Amino acid sequence: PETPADHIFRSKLPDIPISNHLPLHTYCFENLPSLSDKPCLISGSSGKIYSFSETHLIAQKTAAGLSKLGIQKGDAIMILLHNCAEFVFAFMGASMIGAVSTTANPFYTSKEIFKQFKAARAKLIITQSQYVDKLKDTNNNNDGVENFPKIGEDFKVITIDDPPENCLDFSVLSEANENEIPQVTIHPDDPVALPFSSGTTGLPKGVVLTHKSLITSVAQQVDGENPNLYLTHEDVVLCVLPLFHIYSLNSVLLCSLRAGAAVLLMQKFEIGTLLELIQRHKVSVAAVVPPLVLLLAKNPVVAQFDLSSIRVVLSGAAPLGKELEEALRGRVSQAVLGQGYGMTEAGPVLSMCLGFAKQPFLTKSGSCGTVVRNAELKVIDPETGCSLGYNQPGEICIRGSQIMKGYLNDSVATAATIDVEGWLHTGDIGYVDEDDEIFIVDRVKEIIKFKGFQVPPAELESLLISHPSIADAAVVPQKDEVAGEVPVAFVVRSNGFELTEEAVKEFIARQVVYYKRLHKVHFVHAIPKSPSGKILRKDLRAKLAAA
Ligand code: AYL
Repeated sequence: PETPADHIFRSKLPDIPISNHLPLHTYCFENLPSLSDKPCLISGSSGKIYSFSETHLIAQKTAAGLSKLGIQKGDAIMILLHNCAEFVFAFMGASMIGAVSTTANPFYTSKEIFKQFKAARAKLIITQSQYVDKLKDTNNNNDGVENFPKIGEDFKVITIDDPPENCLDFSVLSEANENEIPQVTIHPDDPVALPFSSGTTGLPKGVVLTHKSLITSVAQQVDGENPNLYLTHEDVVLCVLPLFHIYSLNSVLLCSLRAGAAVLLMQKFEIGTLLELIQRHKVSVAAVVPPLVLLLAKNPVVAQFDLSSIRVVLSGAAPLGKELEEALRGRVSQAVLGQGYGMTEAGPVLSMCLGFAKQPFLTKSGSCGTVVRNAELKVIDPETGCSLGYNQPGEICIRGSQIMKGYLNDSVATAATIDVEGWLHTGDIGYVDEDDEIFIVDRVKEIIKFKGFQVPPAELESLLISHPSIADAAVVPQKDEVAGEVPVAFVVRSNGFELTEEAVKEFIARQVVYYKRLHKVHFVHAIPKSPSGKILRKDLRAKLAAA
């Protein structure tokens, strides 16, 4: 029931019927009979290929194995893995028994993993043996901070390589009997994925994505007579971006499974290996982030490889400059270059380049695409909330079945993000031009994006003020040529305390994953705040820009 004055933007593609009453795994493997022997997963490191039927079977076995270990419908498991086939088996297997996967970066510190593990109430963690030490109460530094319970007793740990003491081998899952999957009834509104995101403000929160939300999002991209992102059985889709982030999980893995395209899994990024694999496996679709575009456009080694198989390059997760897009065009002139614009909470895709459609549209460089089909987008004046027309920048809002159900156990944060009319407020500032193309121009939310990764300022601020010599602190983004943005801190020292920039940087570096490290610390006498106590981030950002 929108106000009559609302100006709503829609896709140029017609709405389609979407099978979002199904469970996610049923939807993703719906075309299995016609795909059975086709390659589904290709391991970049070993060259091993899993066909669609093998992938489906191992996922079923994994489902039975999870259930045997006591995982039930509604339970959460944590997938703490780099890209690998086991990631896919675990995620799809969990879906099959109505369990929820919370995915996390294996490079996270013990503390970061524990926070997510605890908030998600995960019962089991799937990882690699080298990360098991992070899941132990060894860093008991008596700081009063709660830590992991005992492995094997209070939660289970499964490793995809040789299991350390008290851990189990992945084969307990992948070699279970697929006929022992419990009968579960899955409702479209049941959760299936629980990525963490800080959204427009505060600390990372669990984003509840349901079977219905993810199916809707995938269908908006790859379903219909004229799909927005046209993928075929012949395509080989590059999966170098981490599957623990929703961009790769959704637009690479789930979309490829649904469309019958092969996924080339790369465990870790290395430019030479990447180029070699693209050439060897004739990658046709590459999902990338702007820093990767920069490498592909500028690194001289690229010229030594044959990239002529690439027909689509999709960039997302952070702004891609026009100049950079043009520079990449010189390297892959045969390919369509375009962007997707997403936000974890939005399911995640809000818009996608229509140049990727089966019957493509002409699109402009610098645009983030057009709003996906079966969804509504509006642009509102951040002050008045009134909806704006073409070419007027404002906050982008999205509505549709793809958006999150809400934040896990946080109705206050949910209500602050999804309004009573069902609009999700992104905190991004952009406009829609006369050809229905979306351009993002700014951000009004706190989040800092380092190479597309989220750096939540509130997280770093709370760590900073826990330091005995720090009285107050604020963290804001600073523009960076390579990473896009880097976090920098403004710190107020407690009276009479000596504290160096190096000490502050080191204090943070010990507690966070590499991309959240502070690049600069400015000591100040006070943090500028509004009368209500909110940090005036704009003022601090302006200070940086002026320096
Ligand atoms: P999160 N241009 C500019 N900013 C972007 C873009 C883009 N193309 N894409 C994402 N962002 C920013 O939750 C924006 O501020 O999800 C947005 O609110 O880690 C924020 O990043 C969300 O960050 C796709 C394509 C998923 C992209 C994504 C993005 C998921 C990032 C699927 O096909």
